[in-house]
Amino acid sequence: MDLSQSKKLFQKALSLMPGGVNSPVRAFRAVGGNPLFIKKAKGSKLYDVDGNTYIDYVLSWGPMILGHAHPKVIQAIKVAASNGTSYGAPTELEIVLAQLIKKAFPSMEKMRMVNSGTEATMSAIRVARGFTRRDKIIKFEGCYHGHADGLLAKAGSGVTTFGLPDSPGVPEDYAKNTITLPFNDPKTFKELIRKDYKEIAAVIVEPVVGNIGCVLPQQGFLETLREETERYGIVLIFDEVMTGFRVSYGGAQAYYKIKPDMTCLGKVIGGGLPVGAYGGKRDIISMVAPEGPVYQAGTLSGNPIAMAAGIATLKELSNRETYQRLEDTSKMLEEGLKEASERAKVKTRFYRAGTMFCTYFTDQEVTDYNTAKRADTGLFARFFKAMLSRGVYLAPSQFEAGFISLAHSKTDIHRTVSAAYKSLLELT
Ligand code: KE4
Repeated sequence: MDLSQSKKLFQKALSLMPGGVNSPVRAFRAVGGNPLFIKKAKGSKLYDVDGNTYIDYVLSWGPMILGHAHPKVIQAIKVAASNGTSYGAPTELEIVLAQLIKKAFPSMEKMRMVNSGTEATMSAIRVARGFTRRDKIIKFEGCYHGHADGLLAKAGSGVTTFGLPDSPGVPEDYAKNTITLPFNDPKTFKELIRKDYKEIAAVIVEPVVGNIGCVLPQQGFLETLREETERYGIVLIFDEVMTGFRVSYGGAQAYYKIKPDMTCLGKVIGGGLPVGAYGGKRDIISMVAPEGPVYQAGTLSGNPIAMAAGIATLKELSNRETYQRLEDTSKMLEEGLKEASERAKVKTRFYRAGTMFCTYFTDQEVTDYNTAKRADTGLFARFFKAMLSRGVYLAPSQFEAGFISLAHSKTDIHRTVSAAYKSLLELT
């Protein structure tokens, strides 16, 4: 496989950007080799600058649930762009997207658009602190909520991928207000809450942890978070930046039937353009300026082109059979990959929630950060490269979720499963 153009471009990029990338997980550091430079994408396929084609399971780390360059999304972007790119003033598009989000997430009684998932979670926490007048927050090991200072404690995603203890540059003063607990451990959670509830403003959680692969909540865990936070007037924030519109149209909160006080969204709601959103109970969100005293702002928040892409995406997703089609494709991939592992006699554990999934190279159940970290990252790296050489583009880290789109065909799944079997055989 010729990768010479990517290699050349990567050398140039390295002289201009740290690690040659604009986001660490793209650098292939965890799997070795050089990142591919992408020329274009269409449907379920990526095309690199050397003319190689790949079936894409990264989908821009989640947003491209319709598949790349969906005609309706591209058309919406073209129309919006022809009217100008940004006004710094309200538009009807923001109302339309907010209505679509609220219909899917009724717990988001009011919301604010921002430009990324990080901005959404950072802002939601500030509002929760303003609302409760308390300082501490609880997050869970392995959960990644973006790179805001107070949230980089024992985070997932690149922080786990690169085994960074916690990021330098975050003052002890910030970190001390962040309590990190084990995911799927209701007992520890209850003990901590009952001891410190007077100081705790919010609990923030990925209801399905996509930033250490794909870790599902065990029966009763999310319910415990909801009951205990309700009891002590603590704001429960569901970070659904990844699970939103992926685990189901109404996200994990609809799937697991838990109503958080606030929700953070990103990725899918921008259709590939920079959009995040945070929202929730009216009395909490009314704390946000200019209605309330908690300040949060953004030059390009609610950008008309980004809104148009998000609207086109959510409208397409709201079609009736959409989620049955996504479930059928996802199930087909799950069954195929599990069967390939059995036939190749390679021990793996596969987990899926809707259209997000992860294959762990371990023979142990994965229920939290510590059990996820037992996975054999060396074996994963070899599997990743073997799949890439067979035209299948997985997330370049054992600790990232894979994603499926409406554009993934039965042929794509068959080719992926066949490539997986051959790649797994190479490992034994
Ligand atoms: P952004 O700031 O990257 O838009 O969103 C941060 C974020 C917040 N919450 C959750 C649950 C997330 O998964 C993310 C971002 N996810 C990573 C991938 N695991 C984005 C990829 C990257 O960092 O390049």
